[in-house]
Amino acid sequence: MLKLQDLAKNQELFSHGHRACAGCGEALAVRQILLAAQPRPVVTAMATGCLEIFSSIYPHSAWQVPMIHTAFETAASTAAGVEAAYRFAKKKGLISDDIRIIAFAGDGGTYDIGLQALSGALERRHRFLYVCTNNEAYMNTGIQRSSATPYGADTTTSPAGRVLPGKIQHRKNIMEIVIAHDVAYAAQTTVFFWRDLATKVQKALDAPGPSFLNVLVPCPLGWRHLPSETVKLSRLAADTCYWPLYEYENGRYKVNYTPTKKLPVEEFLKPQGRFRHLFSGEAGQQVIAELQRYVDEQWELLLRKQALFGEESAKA
Ligand SMILES: Cc1ncc(C[n+]2csc(CCOP(=O)(O)OP(=O)(O)O)c2C)c(N)n1
Ligand code: SF4
Repeated sequence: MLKLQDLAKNQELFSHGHRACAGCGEALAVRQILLAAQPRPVVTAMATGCLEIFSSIYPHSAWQVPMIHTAFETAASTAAGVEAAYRFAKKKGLISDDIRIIAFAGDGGTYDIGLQALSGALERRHRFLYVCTNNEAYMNTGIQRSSATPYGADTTTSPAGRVLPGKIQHRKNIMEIVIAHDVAYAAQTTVFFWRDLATKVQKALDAPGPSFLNVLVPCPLGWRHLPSETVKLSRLAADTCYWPLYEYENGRYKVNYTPTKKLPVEEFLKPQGRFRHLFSGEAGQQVIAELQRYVDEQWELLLRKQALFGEESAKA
């Protein structure tokens, strides 16, 4: 089992001095990922988004590993190109190191505009890890809704008011889209659960083919919560089953965390300004009830998938 003291001995490959907002879950995730990746040497590609803007303002860089900044929609195709070149160089004996390739993109760059590049790279079976740093909106350009934004959230393009109760669609199930590509490994996690996250990074990097991590990263600016509550919200997301921690490996589903007491989704919503409008009136209560119904349904569905296609079912 991974120990914090072992991770702490590793080099900080995502260094201090970047310009993320205080309490940014995205910065936390990338730091944890690069700590967990060691000792494997990594090459990274990163789409435009908050991460790129706060970590690589010319002439500065927080990246202590090779990093390629790529267009908003092309994190996966850039990483795929690097992987193809690496495979060729290795075959020709030009490189002997056992390098891993990681692509980073936000939910806008993953669920929406980069989906085609992601699908192509997964289908061609490039061996790389794709990480979606998921803060559930286009934060870098001013909090527009994405297809990862949850039902009822107030964003600048799904503004809560007399006309709308916030976003009127549920989020897209990107995990199932990725899994449908028959990937080597796919998992969902979030920054509070550092051991879960780090273990998944290592599994994903050592998987024999394409792998995917969907990491929930609370964003104080867009979620409108206190910077000091980022980690607490990350935990509440899992404790309410709003964000189940699970993995898909060799065709099997495994739930990695079952809360001892499943909390109502309200506990996750309450500290966030993007859901504040839901707590003043009957209409808001209905939105919360619908979100709760969706969370419960998705959780039950996941448990059924685990029962049908999990380790237990394999033993039967
Ligand atoms: C093709 C293209 N369309 C739009 C933009 C403008 N743009 C830059 S960052 C961004 C939003 C990024 O959102 P996300 O990927 O979710 O990352 P976040 O900033 O939330 O981490 C957009 C729309 C762009 N750079 N390229
Ligand atoms: S807007 Fe959100 S994701 Fe972007 S740097 Fe600030 S906290 Fe991080």
